[in-house]
Amino acid sequence: MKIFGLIFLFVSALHAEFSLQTLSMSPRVYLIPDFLSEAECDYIIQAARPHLQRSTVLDDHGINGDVVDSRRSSKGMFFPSNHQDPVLRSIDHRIAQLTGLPVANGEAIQVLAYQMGAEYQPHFDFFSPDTPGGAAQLKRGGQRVATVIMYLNTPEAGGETIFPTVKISVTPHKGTALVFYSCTPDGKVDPLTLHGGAPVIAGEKWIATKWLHERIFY
Ligand code: PD2
Ligand code: ZN
Repeated sequence: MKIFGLIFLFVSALHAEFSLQTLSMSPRVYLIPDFLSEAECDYIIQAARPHLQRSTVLDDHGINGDVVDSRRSSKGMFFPSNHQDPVLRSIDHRIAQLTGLPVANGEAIQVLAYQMGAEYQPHFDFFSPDTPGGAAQLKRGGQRVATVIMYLNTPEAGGETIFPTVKISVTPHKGTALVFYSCTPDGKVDPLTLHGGAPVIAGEKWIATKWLHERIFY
C-alpha cells in the first residue's frame, strides 16, 4: 500500500466514533457497523493471505497444545503481537477504546478465512480452570473477558456468527465488528456466550478476531 494510503487510514482512525447496536444485555453482545473501513478490510486480507495455515483449537487436556480439529475448519494466521504496522496499530487502539480494555491486554490480531463449507462449531472463548490446557492459558493474563470479531468481507451466503443458547444470529458484513463479553460484570464466566461460526454456504468468509484478557497478556 502507498504511503499516502497508510496515512489516510491512520488519520481517519484517530477520529473513531462508534455507533453501538445492543443485540443482548445477557450475555453482553454488541454490533458496530463501519468499525473498519473497506480499505482496512482489504489491506488485512492482502497482508494475511500468504500466511494462512489450517486453524487449530486448544487441546483441553494440555498434552498436545494446539491441535487441528474438524470442529474448526478455517485457515488462519496471527500477526506478530509486536507488529509496527500503522493500520493494525490504529485498529488495536480502536478496540481498546471500544472495549475499555488496554491494548496490552489483547492477544495478537488473528485472521481467519473460511472456504465454502468451513465452520467453527459452537464453543466458549473463555478458558476452563478445570482442565490442564485451560489452567495453563489462565496464567497468561488471566481469563479472556472479551472477543471482537471484525468481518473483512460479506460472504455470498452463510457464515453467520451464532449464539445458540440465546438464539442470536449475526450475518457477516464487511467492516462491521461484533463484540461480546465472555464474563459477566461481576467477573464470572458467562455460559450464555456459547457461540460459533455457521458453515459458509457460498463464497468465502474472512474475519479478524481479537481476544482480550483481564490483565496484561504475554
Ligand atoms: O467466524 C466466526 O464467526 C467465529 C465464531 C465463533 C469466530 C470465533 N468464534 C472465534 O474466532 O472465536
Ligand atoms: Zn469463538
